[in-house]
Amino acid sequence: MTHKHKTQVCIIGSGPSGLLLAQFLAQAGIDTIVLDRRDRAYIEGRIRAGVLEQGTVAALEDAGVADRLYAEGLRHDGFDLAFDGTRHRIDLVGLTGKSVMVYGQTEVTRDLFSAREKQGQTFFFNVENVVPTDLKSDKPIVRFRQNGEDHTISCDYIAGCDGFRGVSRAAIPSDVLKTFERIYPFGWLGILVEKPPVSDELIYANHARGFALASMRSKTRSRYYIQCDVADDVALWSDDRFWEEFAARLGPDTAASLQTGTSFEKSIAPLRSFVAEPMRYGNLFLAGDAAHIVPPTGAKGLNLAVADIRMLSRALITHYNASNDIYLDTYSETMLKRVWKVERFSWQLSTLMHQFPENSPFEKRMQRAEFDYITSSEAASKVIAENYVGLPLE
Ligand code: FAS
Ligand code: PHB
Repeated sequence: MTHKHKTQVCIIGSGPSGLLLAQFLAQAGIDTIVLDRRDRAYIEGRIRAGVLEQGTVAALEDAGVADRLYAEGLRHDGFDLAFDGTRHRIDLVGLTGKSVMVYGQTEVTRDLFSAREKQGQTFFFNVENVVPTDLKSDKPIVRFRQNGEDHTISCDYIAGCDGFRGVSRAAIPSDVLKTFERIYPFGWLGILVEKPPVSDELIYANHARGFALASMRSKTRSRYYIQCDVADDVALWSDDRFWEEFAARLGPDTAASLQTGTSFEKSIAPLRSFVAEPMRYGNLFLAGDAAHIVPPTGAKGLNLAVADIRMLSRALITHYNASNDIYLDTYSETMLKRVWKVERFSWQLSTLMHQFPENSPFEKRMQRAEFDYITSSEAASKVIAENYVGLPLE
């Protein structure tokens, strides 16, 4: 027996992209069904992004899920770039008039999940064998299994919000899909520790031993990263070894304020730049990590996903509520213009701030020259600042 369902938009994936899309569509009275291969507890438990652009904050406010963000988030008016211990503050507000908000993706996801209970939307968790089909028809179908039973969803549109390793992108025929990728020769080893942050603002540090990032989740909880070998084993990184390496890369002046302690989360994430074109095939639309990945250096992954959802929700709402497909028809082209600009910034900042094994002494001098140029030129600092706070939506 196959359970048959019908909806207007089937959303595959309930990470930030899928949850925010479901929220915007519910507000507009558009029916959705959301599928995820995991459950809420697993999804909320993933430690990921930490910095929200003002555009993301505005989107979450429009979605009606920003109360806790405003109550608990930390507004940051700048951040530091450091090179071998020398620090230079990028004055975001002074250079752009904008700030960013430090508020973990875990919290954003929690806020979105809480909102969905009020919206009474249909969610299927722990699903398997999700297959989007009939993408070119006006009634695409999503098949899946749950608890050993077969289900089909007939819908008008499918939103592929299922992340980098999802099934949506793979449903686009290989003679149509073009992908672009840059895999970085290192990873990020990240920890969470219940200790006050070493600095009030974030510090991105390039040191001869490697990159380090001092971030936070609150005034009592720090989120720290160090560049590590992509094949590194997190089990070989004791807290003591991490603290010694992190302090060395921050430099003695900054490390003097470092409060160390026992980490309660420790993991290694690989870094890649990735773009899939097009972001639409028939009535399948890709959004978020399903369509693109950026190295976390620029704090763009979550923010770019939100920008996709802003545009995709506007497109679907205009279709249903104004019988106008202008934004559906231009979604892929419009978003890819933004995606590539964000990819450029994330790649450029990663190239500036990390030690690349293949870099010759010349490239190392180029990194230092770029840092010296940024610290001595308001124009160069402004380029960093306007990308970090988020480029305007088209
Ligand atoms: P997500 O990957 O968050 O969500 C996709 C969802 O789809 C998941 O819940 C998954 O279970 C589900 N799914 C997958 N396949 C499915 C299938 N076949 N059927 C049903 N459901 C399926 N960004 C930053 O800005 N800063 C950071 O520091 C940062 N750190 C990161 C660290 C890691 C380890 C990773 C992987 C990403 C990081 N990111 C960071 C980027 C991250 O925040 C993403 O941009 C963000 O999660 C994108 O959200 P979604 O597009 O919803 O994708
Ligand atoms: C984080 O706090 O997890 C974070 C902040 C800024 C980044 C990347 C990660 O660029």
